Parts: sequence; structure tokens; C-alpha cells
Amino acid sequence: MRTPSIYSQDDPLTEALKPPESETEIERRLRLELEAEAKRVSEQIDEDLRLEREDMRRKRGDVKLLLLGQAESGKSTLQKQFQLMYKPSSLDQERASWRTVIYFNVVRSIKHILNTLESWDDFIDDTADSPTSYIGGSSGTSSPVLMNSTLEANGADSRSASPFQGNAAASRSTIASLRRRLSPLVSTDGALADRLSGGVTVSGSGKGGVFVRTGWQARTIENALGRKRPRPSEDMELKKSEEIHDALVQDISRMLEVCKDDVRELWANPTVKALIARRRLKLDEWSEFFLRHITRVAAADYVPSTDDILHARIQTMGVAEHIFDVNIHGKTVAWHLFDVGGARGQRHTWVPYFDDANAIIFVAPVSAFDQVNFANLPVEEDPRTNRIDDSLQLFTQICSSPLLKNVHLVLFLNKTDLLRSKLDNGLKVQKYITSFGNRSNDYETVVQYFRAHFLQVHRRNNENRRVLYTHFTSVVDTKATQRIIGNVRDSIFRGYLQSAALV
Ligand SMILES: Nc1nc2c(ncn2[C@@H]2O[C@H](COP(=O)(O)OP(=O)(O)OP(=O)(O)O)[C@@H](O)[C@H]2O)c(=O)[nH]1
Ligand SMILES: [Mg+2]
Repeated sequence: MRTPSIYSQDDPLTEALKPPESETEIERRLRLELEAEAKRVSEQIDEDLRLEREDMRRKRGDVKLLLLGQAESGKSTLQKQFQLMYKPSSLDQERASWRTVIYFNVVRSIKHILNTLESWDDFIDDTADSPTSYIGGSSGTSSPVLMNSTLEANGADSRSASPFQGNAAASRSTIASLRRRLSPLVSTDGALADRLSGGVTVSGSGKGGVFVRTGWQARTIENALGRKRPRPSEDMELKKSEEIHDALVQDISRMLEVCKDDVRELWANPTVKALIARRRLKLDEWSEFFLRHITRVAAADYVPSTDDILHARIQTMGVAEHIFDVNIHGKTVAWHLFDVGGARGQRHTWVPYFDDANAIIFVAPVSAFDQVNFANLPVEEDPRTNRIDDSLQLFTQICSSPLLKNVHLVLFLNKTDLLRSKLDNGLKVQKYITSFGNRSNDYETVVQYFRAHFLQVHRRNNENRRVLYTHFTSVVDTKATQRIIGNVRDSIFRGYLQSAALV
């Protein structure tokens, strides 16, 4: 297992900077000392710059809003909704660059499907219970907050759809030929990940994540528009690499156009459908979204729609700051919105931003009741914690943090659309969270049950008698989300004006 870290062992820079094998002990010690000092100086510069920016922000009386929550909860998607509302031109500017992310999402989805098929030897029949090389393994988990949540990592859903009845040899031969035809496309995976991370860090997420530093949009926009980045000196190597990158996206676009029917065929393949129905193949929401829209996405002149951008998935690394001018009652105030990386390995980067925050929107995905934490986590970080439990534990930490005792607290119980469709498809909450008991498995009961747990955490960790504002959201739904953002903006402003003693 690899730790999601900017100092990943996969970092090509680390590889390039490896010391020579002939290095003596004295040289080694000297090098380590110099490296430690350089790191200390660099971190000090970053910290000074951050404090300087904070100081300026405070003097101007700007609003500081943090988006917090576990990975994949929808923070960056919510940030895009803010951008759409308060700086739509910037989203338009970025539009072309999202194509790279969406291609990456498509390629990763295909790769994930093909790998899962391979682990099942490209065939599933009525009696099959476990694939030849399936690593999962079913287990329960201790659940410190919800108590008694259970996980089904390997068990079939009780509603199992009728499994594929066809001939094994025919299935294998069809999939083998699809695999062959799709292999050039799938092999662009590494290059795309490298492109999005600026050639710096691609940390392994078995599920298809790529970590990016802030500013990837700028990199991809420049490439997509054929613009060159201003740089102190003409660097031929860099120039060459930018040309390669442009060619990469065009190549993928051509490949996708050529093999879009193969992608469609794979998506409609009965073995794939049977694996999905039996929950042996689990696809993320974005995978399904882009595979469903593959004809449009694979068109040569494809430009991502706003809806596509909202569904695109790229993992945030560190903390990204976005600034919007928000106008209310004739007064314009700059809002600094901080979108953080939610993976456990990223959470230590949040704390320096707590200081002086005006408000927090905590995003918790209520659809995640049947999911565990992330495959790319080290075992010691307990990758089998139920995601709702992880959210509740994180919310406990946020509510009880002394640094945040005066913030305006907003809770988004998100992904309600996915929750609804899971329940409509017959998924039983009790199967994953035993404390849910015999309650009715309908949407209203389930969301209220989860809400009650979050309210309880808040009540138990609320020394300053803060109000908790709760919203049920689906942040990919623009109309509904913008209405909620308006609502949140008004309530944050009221608190802000009171604390600034302006009213
Ligand atoms: N259907 C649906 N999809 C959502 C919703 N919210 C987010 N998503 C999708 O979930 C995926 C993850 O969302 P992100 O906004 O990237 O998650 P994040 O919290 O920023 O994750 P990290 O950056 O890893 O911390 C994206 O593909 C989104 O489109 C929702 O309410 N409904
Ligand atoms: Mg994010």
C-alpha cells in the first residue's frame, strides 16, 4: 500500500534525484543535512507567504470559508458551483482543460472494468462466488460512532440479478478481442495522470485517483490553447514536453473516436452487466456518467458541458484557495474559499487554515453507507471503516476543535440523488449499518436517521452553542445548489456583519 503523499515514492523527481551509488557515508550525511535545511527553508517561505496573505485578507475584512469533508464527498464540486455562480467566466476559461480530466476518467473506468473482468477470468456464471484472484474478503468493522455498522465487501447483494447465462468461451473471446482493441487507449493512463499532475506526483490510487497540485487547470489550459507558460528562460526540454502533452490529448481524442463503439460494447457486455448487478464490479458515479455519455465525449470536437465538468473527478491535494467577489445589499466582499483534499493522508494540511475562519461547510456523502474507506489507504489507517462512520468521526473532530469554536457551521448531507437511487434499487441500509435496525428503508427515514447522527455529534461538541445549519444536497444539481448557496451566503453574511459590528 502506498501513502498518499506529495513525497510519494513514485515521484519521478525523487527518482531522478536519487544519490549516486558510490556515495560515501560522509557525503551521505552532508547531503541529508543540506536537504533537511533546504526543506526547512522552503516550508518557512511557504508559511510566511501564507501568513502574509492571511494578514492582507484580515485587514480587508474578507470572508474566509472552508470546505471540509472526507474524500469524494463533493467539496470540489461545490466549489465549482460557487465558481459558476460568482465567476462564471473563469469556468469557461477552464472548460477546454476539463477535457483532459474527463478523458482520464474514461480511461481509468475502462481499465478498472477490464482489470475486474480479468480477475474473474472474463466470465461469470450462476455458481461463481469468488473470482480467481479476488483480493477483497468480507469482514465486519468496528464502528465507533454509528456502532455496529457492517460491511459487505465480498458478499453478493440479496437481489442478485440473473447472472450471465451465455457460453464461457464466447464471452472470453469477445472480451479478449475488446481488450486488444482498447489496449492502446488504456495504455494512455499513465501519461494522462502525469499530465494532470504536471509530471510531479502521481500517487497510486487503485481506484483511479490522481493527486494534483493547485494550478493544474492553468497547465492544461495553456496546453490546450497552445499557449506557452511564461518562464524565465527558454527551456527547450520543457517546450518539447508541452508539445508532447498537446499531442497526447489529440491522440486520445482520435483513439476515442475510433474505438467508441468498443467502449459502448464493453459497457453493454452481459458479463460486465452481471458483475455490476452482483456488486462484483463497483463503479464510481463519474465512471457510469461518462460511459453513459461516451458517444458525445468521444466526438472529435468534444467540448465539456458544465454538467460534464461537475461530474468530472480529480482528487484535490493540499488546500486550494479560490477568491470570489460576493455582492450583498450593495456591498461587495471578497470571499476566500478553501477547498481541501479530503483523503486521510491530506487532513494534516487543513489545520493551519482553521485560524480565523468565518464559516465551514462540512460535506458528508449520505449515499456512502455501503462503502468503505479508500483502497489506496495504508492498512494501518483502517481502510475498512464505513464511510459514513468516517464522516461522523471527522465531523466530531471539526465540531470539537477549539480553533473552530466560533465559526458559522453548515452541514451539507450530500449525494442525496445517489442515495435515492441506491434505495430505489433495493439496497438495504440495515445490511451495512446494523444499528439502523428495522426502520423503514425509504429515503425520508434514511436521511433523517443520518441527519440525527450528525446533529447528535454537534450537540455533544457544542460548547459555544453554535447553530448548525443543515441542508440535503446533490451538488451536481446546479439549480438546487445555487439556491442553497444563496441561502448559506445570507446566513454567513448575517454572522459576519454581526461579528464585524457593522449592524
Ligand atoms: N451524483 C452525484 N455525484 C456527486 C455529488 N457530489 C459530488 N459528486 C461526484 O463525486 C465525485 C467526487 O466529488 P469531488 O467534488 O471531487 O470530491 P472531493 O470532496 O473534492 O474529494 P477530494 O478532493 O478527494 O477530497 C465527482 O465525480 C463528483 O461529480 C452529488 O451530490 N451527486
Ligand atoms: Mg476535491
